[in-house]
Amino acid sequence: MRIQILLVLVFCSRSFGRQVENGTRIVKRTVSVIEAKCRTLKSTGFQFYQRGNTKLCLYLGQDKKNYNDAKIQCTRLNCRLAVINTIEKFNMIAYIVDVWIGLDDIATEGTFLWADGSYLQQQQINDLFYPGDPNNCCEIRQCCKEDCVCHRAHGAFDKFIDIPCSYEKSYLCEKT
Ligand SMILES: [Ca+2]
Ligand SMILES: [Ca+2]
Repeated sequence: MRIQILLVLVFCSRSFGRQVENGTRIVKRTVSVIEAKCRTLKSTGFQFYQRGNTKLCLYLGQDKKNYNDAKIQCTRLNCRLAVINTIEKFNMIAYIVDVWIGLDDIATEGTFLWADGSYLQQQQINDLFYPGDPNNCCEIRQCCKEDCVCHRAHGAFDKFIDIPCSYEKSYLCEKT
């Protein structure tokens, strides 16, 4: 009889994806595809980040490279420069500063494209950029062609800015 009850419980828990233990329903934690993929890459330096429903699998390249070389290095790692296009994602990487992210206007001045091919939106500029950036200018009165975006600490203003692509920075790759 005990065995029969046990078998019924096991069957129910498998059918509905939950376990019954001491009368308490325990919801099983499902591992998403990106999390599972990221865990397998942990030994190569990737780390899984999650806050609510926002999930990221990131690799922080500590060796400093210009934007193009950073992009190439991410491609070598079978990923791309990170697309940090929401406040939620930004908050998750807020402490990782002085790094390239996947956003530039190299192809057409003033038209920024994320590494996933999407366009930078005005709301993203408002939410994610240092006030006044992207401005294509190094100094207020001197413009020097800034086409690549990095996350840089600006004291209290810890946001994205556009800077010359030739600068050497650490970089953030993203596995999708
Ligand atoms: Ca520019
Ligand atoms: Ca700028």
